[in-house]
Amino acid sequence: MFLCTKLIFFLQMFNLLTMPMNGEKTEDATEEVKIEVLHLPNECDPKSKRGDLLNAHYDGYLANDGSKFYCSRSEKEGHPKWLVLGVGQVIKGLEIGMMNMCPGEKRKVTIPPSLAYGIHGSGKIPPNATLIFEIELYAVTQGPRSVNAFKQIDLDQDKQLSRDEIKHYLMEDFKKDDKPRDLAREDWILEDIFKKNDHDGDGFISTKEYNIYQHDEL
Ligand SMILES: *[C@@H]1O[C@H](CO)[C@@H](O)[C@H](O)[C@H]1NC(C)=O
Ligand SMILES: [Ca+2]
Ligand SMILES: [Ca+2]
Repeated sequence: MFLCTKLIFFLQMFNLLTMPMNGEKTEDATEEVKIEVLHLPNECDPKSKRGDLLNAHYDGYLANDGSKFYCSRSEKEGHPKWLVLGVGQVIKGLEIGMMNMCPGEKRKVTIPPSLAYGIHGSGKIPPNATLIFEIELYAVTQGPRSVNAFKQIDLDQDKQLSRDEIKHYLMEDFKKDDKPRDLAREDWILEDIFKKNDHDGDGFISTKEYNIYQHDEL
């Protein structure tokens, strides 16, 4: 579990994961997400914000008949999900519904179709479906695209990431996992990182290209 989480964390640093629950893009801003707090812990720190890495369980129901279409507890041996908030990893309505949430908090979130799967639906979700999620948030931690993550990779501290720096970071990371190295795979990951992040093609990933959240100063 730990190793698996670590690798996922790394891949998320560079947007390499496919997004499993991408909702439909929509222009309809008239509909809103309804948030009911079911349990609020006495202590609320830190509150979730864009870019944070969250650990949570959530069950999804169709509002019209109450049937359950998704249950994170029945996946991956019941381990809670890790997700980065505000990067399109989950449907828009969930992103909104999980903002400013405390570790230990439970919410019931009602999401209109325009902020879920829209007029077409997807898989088990019928067209124009309003969704209800029951969310239990366990942990709010620093997200992958944080200043600290950037600084950790940027060995010479020139505020840009070179191929060598990322390669070094990748190597260290795989070493910790105690797995045999797979050079071809490492090269492929490195190429993919640059393809997706080095927008101006200068061979470095700048802080801007890395897209640090929260406008933290380096
Ligand atoms: C879904 O909603 C849209 C817009 O309100 C409507 O045009 C469409 O017919 C609906 N689809 C179904 C299957 O109800
Ligand atoms: Ca550097
Ligand atoms: Ca660049």
